[in-house]
Amino acid sequence: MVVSTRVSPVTVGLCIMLCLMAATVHGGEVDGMEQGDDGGHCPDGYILNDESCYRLEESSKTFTEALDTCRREGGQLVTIDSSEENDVVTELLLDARQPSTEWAWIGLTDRETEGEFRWLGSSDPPSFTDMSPVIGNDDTVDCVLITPEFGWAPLYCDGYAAFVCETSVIK
Ligand SMILES: [Ca+2]
Ligand SMILES: [Ca+2]
Repeated sequence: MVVSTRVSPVTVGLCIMLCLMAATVHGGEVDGMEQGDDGGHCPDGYILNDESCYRLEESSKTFTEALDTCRREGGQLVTIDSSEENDVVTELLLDARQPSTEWAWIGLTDRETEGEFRWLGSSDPPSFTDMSPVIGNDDTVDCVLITPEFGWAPLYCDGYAAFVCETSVIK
């Protein structure tokens, strides 16, 4: 899909919603536990990278529903603090190769103060960002999706999308 800079955020947002509605929900395949070098491991269904565990949930939920799901699994919507971690999460979406996983919630919002994006549970500005220069932000779109195609983009928090959970390695 080629998107010129003339495409409005509304058009892109509409496209996202249509794509999500058209997406078929697939059950996630559960991989075996991954062992870390130090003997740490991840919960079932999570992949290990560095000191964290990640899981892409392919079924679509609102931002709040997604966060609740991650918390029930002992984690949080993913926080991305470096380009390396951004690559890990992007690869998860690309590997899934599902229409529903072209976009996924991450734990970033500007719900508190418009234009000031913060990771959930943090009051500090992000140390790393991949916010799309193409997709606009206003006070109707406060929750952030990661997209392999455009980087990060805010959407309506009650929109539906896949999402990525992050948990600590189990020692
Ligand atoms: Ca992280
Ligand atoms: Ca906003």
